[in-house]
Amino acid sequence: ITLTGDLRRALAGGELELHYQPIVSLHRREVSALEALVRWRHPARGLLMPATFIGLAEDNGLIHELGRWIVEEAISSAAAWRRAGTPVLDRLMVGVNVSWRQLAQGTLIEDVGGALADHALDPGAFCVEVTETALMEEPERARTALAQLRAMGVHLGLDDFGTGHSSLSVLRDFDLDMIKLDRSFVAGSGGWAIIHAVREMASSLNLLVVAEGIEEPEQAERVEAIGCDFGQGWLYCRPAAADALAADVVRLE
Ligand code: G
Ligand code: G
Ligand code: MN
Ligand code: NA
Repeated sequence: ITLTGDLRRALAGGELELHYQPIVSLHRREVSALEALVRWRHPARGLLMPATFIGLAEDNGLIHELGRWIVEEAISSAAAWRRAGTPVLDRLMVGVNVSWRQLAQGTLIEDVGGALADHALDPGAFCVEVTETALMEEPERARTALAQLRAMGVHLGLDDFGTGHSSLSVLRDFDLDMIKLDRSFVAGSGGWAIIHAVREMASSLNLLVVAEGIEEPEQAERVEAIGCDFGQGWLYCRPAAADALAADVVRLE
């Protein structure tokens, strides 16, 4: 039995879920955004993490359908929180991760534009996260796709920054709003000097910096002292399903 047939069924049958992890403003000490992370509640195998099925979906082309579902779900949720006036959630930016295949092929731009219009969500309340590696797969197509998203007013983040092969040319060639420093810099010893240097560079390029993988209070203090704008990690909150999220973010405020 393969997961491929299962994934097709999962898409049709409502087995996919978005969990959300808060991104915290270090200056304002409040939650500013949420990163959506997809999970698959498999009837036999339990809750599957994206590492087990995103690569598969990229290989068999289901990534486009999966990506469309993720965009629609994130945008409709954000719009619903705003309409309902759900405390805290109603003012947060919501970001999704996209695969290089979504940037290079498929209907990402139409999917995002359509969902924003259908749910009347302010495009500035939506963010697309891409990895450096994704941008290097098909740089010209990626550049076009990101320019179209930006023209809509969608925010753009560079994910896992510092782990790809081309950090600096990406910063030069792509017009981004924020960089998300890979969690290995926060976790490893010797990462502080790099975080400091990235912070300096980001300031001159007008980019916001998110430090990922904050697990300890000392790490939060350190990245705040360095001047990172946002922190994200288990210290603040684990990724949580939408229904558990409201309590988590209210507790964080
Ligand atoms: O969620 P963790 O919770 O395990 O995520 C692991 C990896 O899967 C991360 O690198 C993340 O970028 C990727 N990922 C999570 N959610 C999505 C998604 O909705 N779409 C894509 N393309 N990748 C995702
Ligand atoms: O998109 P990206 O590759 O950045 O996905 C974030 C991944 O990091 C997800 O798998 C998420 O569950 C995980 N994550 C979030 N916060 C922490 C943390 O504080 N520590 C660790 N080890 N992983 C984290
Ligand atoms: Mn991410
Ligand atoms: Na990341």
